Amino acid sequence: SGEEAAAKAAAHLADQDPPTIFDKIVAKQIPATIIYEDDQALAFRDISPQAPVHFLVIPKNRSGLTRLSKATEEHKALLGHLLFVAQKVAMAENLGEGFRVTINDGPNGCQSVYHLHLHVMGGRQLTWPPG
Ligand code: IU
Repeated sequence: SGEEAAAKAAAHLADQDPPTIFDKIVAKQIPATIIYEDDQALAFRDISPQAPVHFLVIPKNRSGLTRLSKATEEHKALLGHLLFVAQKVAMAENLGEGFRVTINDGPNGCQSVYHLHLHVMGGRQLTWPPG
């Protein structure tokens, strides 16, 4: 029935995390320099680059992945795909000499946007350890 469908939709919505700025980038409601896109993933340039090349790889559908530590067994294929896309785009960005992939998780990890994202940085000699 319509009532059942509405209840189901409401329950589904209640289980969702609030939309993030990255959902708006996926929906192309706010501009971003998108450099790669497929059915599951999007890569775009970081608005505040920390290296000559700095882009983010995100799942189009967070499906509960506000942060890496929320990952469950069901996310394994998606996580693998995001990592694969990270290197593929890194190569397309001429980062053959090396680059870094970072995922900030939670307050101690300095995460600021709660929509899982991989940072890919390169184009200069990076240092270790990070701050
Ligand atoms: P963090 O790992 O959650 O701290 O990284 C968020 C990144 O998203 C950070 O590097 C921002 O510069 C970047 N970013 C962006 O590229 N575009 C935006 O509209 C917003 C943040 I808000």
